[in-house]
Amino acid sequence: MTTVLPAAPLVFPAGFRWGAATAAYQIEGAVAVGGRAPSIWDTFSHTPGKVHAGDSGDVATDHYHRYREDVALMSELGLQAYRFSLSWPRIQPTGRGPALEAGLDFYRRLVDELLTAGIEPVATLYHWDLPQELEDLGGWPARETAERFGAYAQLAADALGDRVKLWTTLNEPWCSAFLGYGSGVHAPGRTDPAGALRAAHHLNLAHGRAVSALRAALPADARISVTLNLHQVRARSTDPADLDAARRIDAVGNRVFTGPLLGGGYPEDLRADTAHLVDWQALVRPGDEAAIAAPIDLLGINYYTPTLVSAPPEGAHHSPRDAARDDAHGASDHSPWPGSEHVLFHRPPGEVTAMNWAIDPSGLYDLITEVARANPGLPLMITENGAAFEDTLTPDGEVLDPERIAYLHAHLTAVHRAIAEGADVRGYFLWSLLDNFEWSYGYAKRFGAVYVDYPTQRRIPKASAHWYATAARSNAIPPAHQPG
Ligand code: PNW
Repeated sequence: MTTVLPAAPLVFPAGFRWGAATAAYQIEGAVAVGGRAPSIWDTFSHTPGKVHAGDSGDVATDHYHRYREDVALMSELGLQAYRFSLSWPRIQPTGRGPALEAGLDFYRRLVDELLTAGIEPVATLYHWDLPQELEDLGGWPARETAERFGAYAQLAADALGDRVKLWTTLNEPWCSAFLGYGSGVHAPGRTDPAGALRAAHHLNLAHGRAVSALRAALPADARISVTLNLHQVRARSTDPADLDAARRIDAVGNRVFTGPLLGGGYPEDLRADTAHLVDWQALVRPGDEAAIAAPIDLLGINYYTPTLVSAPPEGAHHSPRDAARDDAHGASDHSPWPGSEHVLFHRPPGEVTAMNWAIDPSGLYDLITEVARANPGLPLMITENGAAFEDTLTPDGEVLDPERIAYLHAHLTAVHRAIAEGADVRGYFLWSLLDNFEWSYGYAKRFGAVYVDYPTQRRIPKASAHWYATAARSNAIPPAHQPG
């Protein structure tokens, strides 16, 4: 017989890391400081019609100048780790040649500030800001970009390897490849299904090159990871056609990366689904899959919402555009799913965030559980999870965001359950530390635990930030409704 006990506090394993994440172009600003050259996101955001309200990262949250204040904020929030990205064009403006010391110095100062505060730096080499000059030479659809990335990784490791112990090569290569070169809602805004697949392979290869460069340059205690936005794909019914739609989206959404990155190579069904677009034999050269499979120490997972799909009704004609897809990827007439353009996307049931993304923590639980089962011995880290809501300042100058607290509570509970059942999850990074430049949505969507009043750049921790601080300090999930 079991006794019913009052709900035990959900305590995490000792050493579990509580962090927050950001990305260079979304927060730094200072785009023309210290010799930095434009990235594809500078070009894209300054192209009329590409970003909501004509917003750009020119100033963003001015983190380049306010990083000390922002690290102090992290301390106040009890964060134990901070995930940020290095701006490639700040370090290597053209994507080639020697490193700019001014750029490296910014990251040295930032990392030193973090270490002084006792916050572990987690550096991502690439969060979407490709040097424009490399795009002009072909961008990610060109193989040469992968080789350039390996050289850039080497420069970064040489300069920061003495103080950064945890490295991530790429953030969400799916977005870089399929939103950047497929649907075109992200920079560089190209709409070329074959180019998107080529980009995916060259991002994988870039990862492999970077892992080798990092391994050679970093001390033995450094750890190397990659972060994927794995799609928790669900079929709308058990109809074989719907299940096949889910298989296709899993292939071009997940397995195109996890296959080669985790040593299994490109899946046969993916190659078959896309054979009319790319010649895989020519694209993937001998040795590529082995290079991409260079062992990693940790896999980063970003999760926001599940993906619900079905096959189109028999005989129907469909454009790749539909409501649910517009919600998830920004408006585009082009598909980010090369070879599976006919699959229909549906908004899963339930409440939504300001992004119109369904709130479903079971997706995070299922995702962790599946990845953990498929990859025994590979530690996982939730490198992004969070939500945008319509945050406003009260007359007292506070931001009350109970919806975000509920979102975090539910998703952390899902992580806790997966760990309790055996998944090896080492940490959780809230997206995002600050409200910031939300890509094609500009400043209209606020993901921060800390509110940013853009005209004054004042930082105001939201109620969720205080709630998260309690979680971080106690290594446990506080109740969603705190008394008081
Ligand atoms: C991630 N999708 O972006 C990024 O890593 C962050 O920079 C971003 O701010 C955050 O999530 C919130 O959007 C994504 O369409 C953008 O599937 C789009 C998609 C997924 C992730």
